[in-house]
Amino acid sequence: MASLSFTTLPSTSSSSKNPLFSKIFSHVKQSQRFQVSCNAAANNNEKTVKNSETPKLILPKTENVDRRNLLLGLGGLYGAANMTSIPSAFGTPIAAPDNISDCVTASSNLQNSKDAVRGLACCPPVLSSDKPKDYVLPINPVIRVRPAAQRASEEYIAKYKAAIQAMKDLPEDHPHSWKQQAKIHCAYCNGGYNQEQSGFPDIQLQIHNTWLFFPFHRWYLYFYERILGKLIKDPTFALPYWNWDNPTGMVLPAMFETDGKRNPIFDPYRNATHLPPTIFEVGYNGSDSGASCIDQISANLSLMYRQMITSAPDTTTFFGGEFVAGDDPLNKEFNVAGSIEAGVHTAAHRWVGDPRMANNEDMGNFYSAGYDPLFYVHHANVDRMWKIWKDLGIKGHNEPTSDDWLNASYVFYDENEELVRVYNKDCVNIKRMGFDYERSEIPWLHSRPVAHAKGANVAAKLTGIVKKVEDVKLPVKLNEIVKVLVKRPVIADRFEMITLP
Ligand SMILES: [Cu+2]
Repeated sequence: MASLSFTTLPSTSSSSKNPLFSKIFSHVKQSQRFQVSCNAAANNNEKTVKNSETPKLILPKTENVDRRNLLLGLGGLYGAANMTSIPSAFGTPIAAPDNISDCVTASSNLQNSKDAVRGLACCPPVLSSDKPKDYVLPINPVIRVRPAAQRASEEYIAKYKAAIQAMKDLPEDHPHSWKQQAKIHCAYCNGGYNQEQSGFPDIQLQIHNTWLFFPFHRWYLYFYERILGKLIKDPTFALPYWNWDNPTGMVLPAMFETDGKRNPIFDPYRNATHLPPTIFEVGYNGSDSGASCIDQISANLSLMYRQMITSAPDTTTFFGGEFVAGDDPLNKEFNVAGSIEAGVHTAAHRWVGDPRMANNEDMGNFYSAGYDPLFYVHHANVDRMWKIWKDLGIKGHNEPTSDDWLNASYVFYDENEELVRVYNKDCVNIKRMGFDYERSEIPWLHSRPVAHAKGANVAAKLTGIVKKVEDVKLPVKLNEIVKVLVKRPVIADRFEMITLP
């Protein structure tokens, strides 16, 4: 069995002498401290690794894919666009209903609802008829530091597993139970709620493919983490994050694999061909790239750079399209995902989801994703991307500032089983919320794809005998140098905003 090992080397290491390193990081600045090795590349029996002389740039597939197919099951939603939607000029922030008892069985975003093994009854338990209270952030909270999953200690992993087990041990109808927590995602993403709170009871609420994506998931994880901490009586407990943007984290974190014992964070509904040492594909679109370990890492880093920098220069490209009360998620006009949501976020969902399942359960579908503990760990890194994007300090890297975004709100049960309403404006500062991320190197910052300068037309610069491809007579005698101009394949240079048809 091939093994895949990653090594962190000091900046003074002899990386240039190591052919593997120089292959991976030929495009990376010498000053970069972080490096990896793909031992698996030496093993010819390893299916996912092929011999390769030069790293190839793997095309960013996800970005050219029809959004309907990104998460299996989306197609059903968009079959009949509802053209009765109200223009967003009304400008009222989206708000989840006060009356959670108005929640209905999930009906959207599923092609194979009859085979939905996790069930579509996603509404939360109603504990009282009281309206949700506006949530007040704790003052001077203890900072919970979310560790990178691949570096988590044995002690931490045991604690995390104990917390998930405690969640699974709760009665199913308890708002903190594993199932109820999973159902939150289903209710908010598969048509459980409507916009009655904002005056549009006939229009669904949806938090994907809009600027609500980042803040909704930040709040979702916030309470999930606090609930886990409370269950194990550890007020400092923090979720791990799946560090897929760093080569050391580009495989499914080992703690999630089956260990022969009862592992509460193992999920049987995962793609069995994507377990370690298979490298995660940031551009995964449903079929494996077949790239070598080295090439895949290189492609992943370039894509991360693209999704975080090149394709996300401003608020809309990063956060996604505006979505306010009256906007109908069934209307393609209001479905514009930001670069990370449409890119690595969706790729990881699809890469982990089980292709044997009718709806790619668990991770490959909105309605079931929350049943896999990996969902929250994946989303912790998605959330970390928000923080990194902001912290880069690049002009244009700002959260939305309009009232429609700041005052958009959702309803959750907090760790004390209180129904609370939370607002986007209160989730902008994570330190204020009481959590942070353990630092991890960000090698993609040095992985800017090399672009050809305009005017650097090879044909114009080449001298000597250059033939057009149609003028070349095969077979060519190899007693002279033959230069041939070939047509360059079309490569999208920038991330295209993906809109639903
Ligand atoms: Cu997600």
